[in-house]
Amino acid sequence: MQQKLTLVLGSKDRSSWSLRPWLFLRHHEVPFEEIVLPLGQPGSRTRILEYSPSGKVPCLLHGPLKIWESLAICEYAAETLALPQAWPLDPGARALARAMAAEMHAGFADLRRELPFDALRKPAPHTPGEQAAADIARVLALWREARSRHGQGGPWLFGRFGIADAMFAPVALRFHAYAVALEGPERQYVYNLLMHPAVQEWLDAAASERPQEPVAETPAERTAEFMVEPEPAAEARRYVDDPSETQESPLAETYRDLPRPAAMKSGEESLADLLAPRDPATRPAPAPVPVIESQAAEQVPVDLVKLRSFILPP
Ligand SMILES: N[C@@H](CCC(=O)N[C@@H](CS)C(=O)NCC(=O)O)C(=O)O
Repeated sequence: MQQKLTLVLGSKDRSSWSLRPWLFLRHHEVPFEEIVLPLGQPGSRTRILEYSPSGKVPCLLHGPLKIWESLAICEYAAETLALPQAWPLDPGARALARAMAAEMHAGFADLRRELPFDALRKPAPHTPGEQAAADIARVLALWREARSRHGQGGPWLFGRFGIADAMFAPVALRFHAYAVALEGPERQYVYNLLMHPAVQEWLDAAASERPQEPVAETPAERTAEFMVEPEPAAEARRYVDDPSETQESPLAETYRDLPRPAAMKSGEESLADLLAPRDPATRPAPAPVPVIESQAAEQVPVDLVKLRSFILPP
Protein backbone atom coordinates (compact mmCIF):
# COMPACT_ATOMS: atom_id res chain seq x y z
CA MET A 1 0.00 0.00 0.00
CA GLN A 2 1.43 3.31 -1.00
CA GLN A 3 1.05 6.24 1.32
CA LYS A 4 1.06 9.78 0.05
CA LEU A 5 3.47 12.38 1.31
CA THR A 6 2.06 15.63 2.65
CA LEU A 7 4.28 18.57 3.51
CA VAL A 8 2.84 21.06 5.96
CA LEU A 9 4.35 24.48 5.34
CA GLY A 10 4.21 28.04 6.59
CA SER A 11 3.27 30.86 4.23
CA LYS A 12 5.81 30.94 1.44
CA ASP A 13 6.65 34.61 1.78
CA ARG A 14 7.78 34.16 5.41
CA SER A 15 8.66 30.55 6.15
CA SER A 16 12.34 30.11 5.44
CA TRP A 17 12.49 26.71 7.13
CA SER A 18 9.64 25.40 4.98
CA LEU A 19 11.51 26.22 1.78
CA ARG A 20 14.24 23.71 2.57
CA PRO A 21 12.41 20.36 2.38
CA TRP A 22 9.98 21.74 -0.19
CA LEU A 23 12.86 22.60 -2.52
CA PHE A 24 14.63 19.32 -1.86
CA LEU A 25 11.50 17.32 -2.77
CA ARG A 26 10.67 19.51 -5.78
CA HIS A 27 14.20 19.31 -7.13
CA HIS A 28 13.89 15.52 -7.13
CA GLU A 29 10.39 15.63 -8.63
CA VAL A 30 8.91 13.77 -5.70
CA PRO A 31 5.11 13.93 -5.74
CA PHE A 32 3.65 15.36 -2.56
CA GLU A 33 0.69 17.36 -1.36
CA GLU A 34 1.01 20.69 0.42
CA ILE A 35 -0.85 22.20 3.30
CA VAL A 36 0.14 25.86 3.60
CA LEU A 37 -0.68 27.50 6.94
CA PRO A 38 -0.49 31.22 7.59
CA LEU A 39 2.08 32.22 10.20
CA GLY A 40 1.87 34.87 12.89
CA GLN A 41 -1.94 35.03 13.01
CA PRO A 42 -4.18 34.48 16.03
CA GLY A 43 -5.04 30.83 15.26
CA SER A 44 -1.71 29.90 13.67
CA ARG A 45 -0.27 27.87 16.52
CA THR A 46 -3.43 25.82 17.03
CA ARG A 47 -3.62 25.03 13.35
CA ILE A 48 0.05 24.05 13.17
CA LEU A 49 -0.35 21.81 16.22
CA GLU A 50 -3.08 19.87 14.39
CA TYR A 51 -0.27 18.49 12.23
CA SER A 52 3.08 19.16 13.83
CA PRO A 53 3.90 18.02 17.36
CA SER A 54 6.54 20.75 17.76
CA GLY A 55 4.07 23.50 16.89
CA LYS A 56 6.43 24.50 14.06
CA VAL A 57 6.51 24.04 10.34
CA PRO A 58 7.62 22.35 8.18
CA CYS A 59 6.30 18.93 9.05
CA LEU A 60 6.12 15.93 6.73
CA LEU A 61 3.19 13.55 7.07
CA HIS A 62 3.64 10.04 5.75
CA GLY A 63 1.06 7.48 6.84
CA PRO A 64 1.26 7.40 10.62
CA LEU A 65 4.56 9.29 10.66
CA LYS A 66 4.91 12.96 11.46
CA ILE A 67 8.41 14.23 10.79
CA TRP A 68 9.19 17.73 11.92
CA GLU A 69 12.46 19.69 11.59
CA SER A 70 13.56 20.61 8.09
CA LEU A 71 16.83 18.66 8.22
CA ALA A 72 15.12 15.48 9.45
CA ILE A 73 12.55 15.77 6.66
CA CYS A 74 15.26 16.04 4.01
CA GLU A 75 17.09 13.05 5.53
CA TYR A 76 13.92 10.98 5.66
CA ALA A 77 13.10 11.77 2.05
CA ALA A 78 16.63 10.96 0.96
CA GLU A 79 16.65 7.63 2.76
CA THR A 80 13.18 6.36 1.91
CA LEU A 81 13.12 7.62 -1.66
CA ALA A 82 16.79 6.82 -2.34
CA LEU A 83 17.33 10.29 -3.77
CA PRO A 84 20.65 10.49 -5.53
CA GLN A 85 23.52 12.33 -3.93
CA ALA A 86 21.58 13.78 -1.04
CA TRP A 87 24.95 13.84 0.61
CA PRO A 88 28.23 13.51 -1.29
CA LEU A 89 29.64 10.00 -1.39
CA ASP A 90 33.21 10.92 -0.53
CA PRO A 91 33.52 10.65 3.28
CA GLY A 92 35.39 13.93 3.65
CA ALA A 93 32.96 15.84 1.46
CA ARG A 94 30.06 14.13 3.16
CA ALA A 95 31.30 15.19 6.60
CA LEU A 96 31.77 18.77 5.42
CA ALA A 97 28.29 18.82 3.88
CA ARG A 98 26.74 17.50 7.08
CA ALA A 99 28.69 19.94 9.23
CA MET A 100 27.62 22.84 7.02
CA ALA A 101 23.98 21.78 7.07
CA ALA A 102 24.08 21.37 10.86
CA GLU A 103 25.78 24.74 11.32
CA MET A 104 23.13 26.38 9.15
CA HIS A 105 20.37 24.56 11.02
CA ALA A 106 21.56 25.61 14.46
CA GLY A 107 23.43 28.84 13.93
CA PHE A 108 23.56 32.28 12.38
CA ALA A 109 21.05 33.75 14.82
CA ASP A 110 22.19 37.34 14.26
CA LEU A 111 21.91 37.02 10.52
CA ARG A 112 18.40 35.58 10.88
CA ARG A 113 17.32 38.31 13.27
CA GLU A 114 18.70 41.23 11.29
CA LEU A 115 17.83 39.97 7.84
CA PRO A 116 14.44 38.33 8.36
CA PHE A 117 13.22 36.12 5.55
CA ASP A 118 10.89 37.98 3.23
CA ALA A 119 10.59 36.28 -0.12
CA LEU A 120 8.92 39.32 -1.66
CA ARG A 121 11.28 42.00 -0.43
CA LYS A 122 12.49 44.24 -3.20
CA PRO A 123 16.29 43.98 -2.92
CA ALA A 124 17.69 46.84 -0.89
CA PRO A 125 20.97 47.01 1.00
CA HIS A 126 21.07 46.70 4.75
CA THR A 127 24.18 47.49 6.77
CA PRO A 128 24.57 44.55 9.12
CA GLY A 129 25.78 44.82 12.70
CA GLU A 130 29.09 43.27 13.68
CA GLN A 131 27.69 39.83 14.54
CA ALA A 132 25.43 39.58 11.52
CA ALA A 133 28.33 40.66 9.30
CA ALA A 134 30.42 37.88 10.85
CA ASP A 135 27.60 35.40 10.13
CA ILE A 136 27.42 36.54 6.52
CA ALA A 137 31.19 36.20 6.13
CA ARG A 138 31.06 32.71 7.61
CA VAL A 139 28.31 31.56 5.24
CA LEU A 140 30.22 32.92 2.26
CA ALA A 141 33.42 31.21 3.43
CA LEU A 142 31.57 27.90 3.77
CA TRP A 143 30.15 28.19 0.27
CA ARG A 144 33.55 29.05 -1.14
CA GLU A 145 35.19 26.11 0.57
CA ALA A 146 32.56 23.63 -0.60
CA ARG A 147 32.52 24.94 -4.17
CA SER A 148 36.30 25.09 -4.50
CA ARG A 149 37.01 21.70 -2.91
CA HIS A 150 34.02 19.64 -3.97
CA GLY A 151 31.97 21.56 -6.53
CA GLN A 152 33.62 20.29 -9.71
CA GLY A 153 30.75 17.99 -10.70
CA GLY A 154 28.11 20.70 -11.12
CA PRO A 155 26.86 24.13 -10.07
CA TRP A 156 25.91 23.30 -6.50
CA LEU A 157 27.88 23.29 -3.24
CA PHE A 158 29.08 19.72 -3.69
CA GLY A 159 28.51 19.48 -7.43
CA ARG A 160 25.08 17.91 -7.58
CA PHE A 161 22.13 19.40 -5.74
CA GLY A 162 21.93 17.97 -2.23
CA ILE A 163 20.64 18.56 1.26
CA ALA A 164 23.33 21.16 1.93
CA ASP A 165 21.97 23.28 -0.95
CA ALA A 166 18.41 22.95 0.33
CA MET A 167 19.54 24.04 3.77
CA PHE A 168 21.30 27.15 2.45
CA ALA A 169 18.67 28.19 -0.12
CA PRO A 170 16.75 30.52 2.25
CA VAL A 171 19.92 32.31 3.29
CA ALA A 172 20.80 32.79 -0.37
CA LEU A 173 17.39 34.44 -0.86
CA ARG A 174 18.10 36.64 2.16
CA PHE A 175 21.41 37.71 0.63
CA HIS A 176 19.55 38.60 -2.55
CA ALA A 177 16.77 40.47 -0.73
CA TYR A 178 19.20 42.51 1.39
CA ALA A 179 21.56 43.08 -1.56
CA VAL A 180 24.53 41.57 0.28
CA ALA A 181 27.71 42.28 -1.67
CA LEU A 182 28.72 39.05 -3.40
CA GLU A 183 31.50 38.18 -5.72
CA GLY A 184 32.99 35.27 -7.64
CA PRO A 185 31.70 31.78 -6.85
CA GLU A 186 29.34 33.01 -4.11
CA ARG A 187 27.62 35.38 -6.48
CA GLN A 188 27.30 32.65 -9.08
CA TYR A 189 25.90 30.30 -6.45
CA VAL A 190 23.19 32.73 -5.33
CA TYR A 191 22.32 33.26 -8.97
CA ASN A 192 22.08 29.51 -9.55
CA LEU A 193 19.74 29.12 -6.60
CA LEU A 194 17.65 32.09 -7.59
CA MET A 195 17.26 30.72 -11.11
CA HIS A 196 16.35 27.22 -9.97
CA PRO A 197 12.89 26.63 -11.45
CA ALA A 198 11.55 25.40 -8.13
CA VAL A 199 12.81 28.51 -6.33
CA GLN A 200 11.09 30.65 -8.95
CA GLU A 201 7.96 28.58 -8.41
CA TRP A 202 8.20 29.21 -4.66
CA LEU A 203 8.60 32.96 -5.19
CA ASP A 204 5.65 33.08 -7.58
CA ALA A 205 3.54 31.20 -5.05
CA ALA A 206 4.65 33.59 -2.31
CA ALA A 207 3.55 36.52 -4.46
CA SER A 208 0.16 35.00 -5.12
CA GLU A 209 -0.32 34.33 -1.41
CA ARG A 210 -0.15 38.08 -0.80
CA PRO A 211 -2.42 39.33 -3.56
CA GLN A 212 -3.58 42.35 -1.59
CA GLU A 213 -0.08 43.87 -1.69
CA PRO A 214 1.75 44.84 -4.85
CA VAL A 215 4.16 42.14 -5.95
CA ALA A 216 7.56 43.33 -4.81
CA GLU A 217 9.47 42.14 -7.85
CA THR A 218 8.69 40.97 -11.31
CA PRO A 219 10.50 37.79 -12.32
CA ALA A 220 12.86 39.91 -14.43
CA GLU A 221 13.66 42.22 -11.55
CA ARG A 222 14.40 39.27 -9.31
CA THR A 223 17.51 38.42 -11.21
CA ALA A 224 18.25 41.84 -12.66
CA GLU A 225 21.43 42.48 -10.71
CA PHE A 226 22.96 39.32 -12.10
CA MET A 227 22.41 40.34 -15.69
CA VAL A 228 25.83 41.32 -16.94
CA GLU A 229 27.21 41.38 -20.48
CA PRO A 230 27.06 39.10 -22.34
CA GLU A 231 23.67 37.89 -21.27
CA PRO A 232 23.27 34.28 -20.20
CA ALA A 233 22.02 31.72 -22.67
CA ALA A 234 18.34 31.83 -23.51
CA GLU A 235 17.65 28.75 -21.38
CA ALA A 236 19.13 30.43 -18.34
CA ARG A 237 16.90 33.44 -18.95
CA ARG A 238 13.79 31.33 -18.77
CA TYR A 239 12.30 33.64 -16.16
CA VAL A 240 13.67 36.84 -17.65
CA ASP A 241 11.48 37.29 -20.67
CA ASP A 242 12.11 40.90 -21.45
CA PRO A 243 15.81 41.82 -21.45
CA SER A 244 15.00 45.51 -21.92
CA GLU A 245 13.20 45.41 -18.60
CA THR A 246 16.34 44.21 -16.86
CA GLN A 247 18.43 46.97 -18.44
CA GLU A 248 16.23 49.60 -16.87
CA SER A 249 16.90 48.25 -13.41
CA PRO A 250 19.23 50.42 -11.30
CA LEU A 251 20.63 47.20 -9.87
CA ALA A 252 21.59 46.05 -13.35
CA GLU A 253 23.55 49.28 -13.74
CA THR A 254 25.27 48.71 -10.41
CA TYR A 255 26.43 45.24 -11.35
CA ARG A 256 27.19 45.86 -15.00
CA ASP A 257 30.93 46.24 -14.43
CA LEU A 258 31.27 42.84 -12.77
CA PRO A 259 32.71 39.98 -14.79
CA ARG A 260 30.32 37.38 -16.04
CA PRO A 261 30.22 34.44 -13.60
CA ALA A 262 32.72 31.76 -14.55
CA ALA A 263 31.39 29.27 -17.05
CA MET A 264 31.16 25.63 -16.09
CA LYS A 265 34.12 23.55 -17.11
CA SER A 266 33.48 21.20 -19.97
CA GLY A 267 31.92 17.95 -18.88
CA GLU A 268 30.15 19.56 -15.95
CA GLU A 269 26.41 19.79 -15.74
CA SER A 270 25.89 23.30 -17.04
CA LEU A 271 23.35 25.66 -15.61
CA ALA A 272 21.74 25.91 -19.03
CA ASP A 273 21.35 22.11 -19.14
CA LEU A 274 20.04 22.16 -15.65
CA LEU A 275 17.41 24.75 -16.42
CA ALA A 276 16.44 23.61 -19.90
CA PRO A 277 12.83 22.49 -19.98
CA ARG A 278 12.72 18.75 -20.19
CA ASP A 279 10.94 16.92 -22.93
CA PRO A 280 8.01 15.24 -21.19
CA ALA A 281 8.72 12.07 -23.16
CA THR A 282 12.23 11.77 -21.69
CA ARG A 283 11.34 13.06 -18.28
CA PRO A 284 12.07 10.37 -15.69
CA ALA A 285 9.05 8.93 -13.96
CA PRO A 286 8.59 10.57 -10.57
CA ALA A 287 10.08 8.55 -7.76
CA PRO A 288 7.40 6.28 -6.34
CA VAL A 289 6.12 7.13 -2.92
CA PRO A 290 7.71 4.45 -0.79
CA VAL A 291 6.15 1.74 1.26
CA ILE A 292 7.94 2.09 4.53
CA GLU A 293 7.62 -1.56 5.53
CA SER A 294 9.49 -2.77 2.46
CA GLN A 295 12.36 -0.32 2.48
CA ALA A 296 15.35 -2.23 1.16
CA ALA A 297 18.81 -1.60 2.51
CA GLU A 298 20.26 -1.24 -0.97
CA GLN A 299 18.00 1.73 -1.63
CA VAL A 300 20.21 3.86 0.58
CA PRO A 301 22.54 5.76 -1.77
CA VAL A 302 25.80 4.79 -0.13
CA ASP A 303 28.84 3.57 -1.98
CA LEU A 304 29.43 0.43 0.08
CA VAL A 305 32.96 -0.13 -1.22
CA LYS A 306 33.97 3.35 -0.14
CA LEU A 307 32.10 3.01 3.12
CA ARG A 308 33.83 -0.29 3.86
CA SER A 309 37.27 1.12 3.14
CA PHE A 310 36.43 4.09 5.31
CA ILE A 311 35.30 2.05 8.29
CA LEU A 312 37.74 -0.86 8.14
CA PRO A 313 41.45 -0.30 8.82
CA PRO A 314 43.63 -0.69 5.71
N1 LIG B 1 14.31 24.05 13.41
C1 LIG B 1 12.97 24.04 12.84
C2 LIG B 1 12.46 25.47 12.84
C3 LIG B 1 11.03 25.57 12.46
C4 LIG B 1 10.47 26.98 12.67
O1 LIG B 1 10.97 27.75 13.50
N2 LIG B 1 9.42 27.27 11.92
C5 LIG B 1 8.73 28.52 12.04
C6 LIG B 1 8.33 29.07 10.69
S1 LIG B 1 9.69 29.35 9.61
C7 LIG B 1 7.41 28.26 12.77
O2 LIG B 1 6.80 27.23 12.57
N3 LIG B 1 6.97 29.18 13.59
C8 LIG B 1 5.71 29.03 14.26
C9 LIG B 1 4.95 30.26 14.33
O3 LIG B 1 5.44 31.26 13.82
O4 LIG B 1 3.82 30.24 14.85
C10 LIG B 1 13.03 23.39 11.46
O5 LIG B 1 14.12 23.29 10.89
O6 LIG B 1 12.03 22.92 10.91
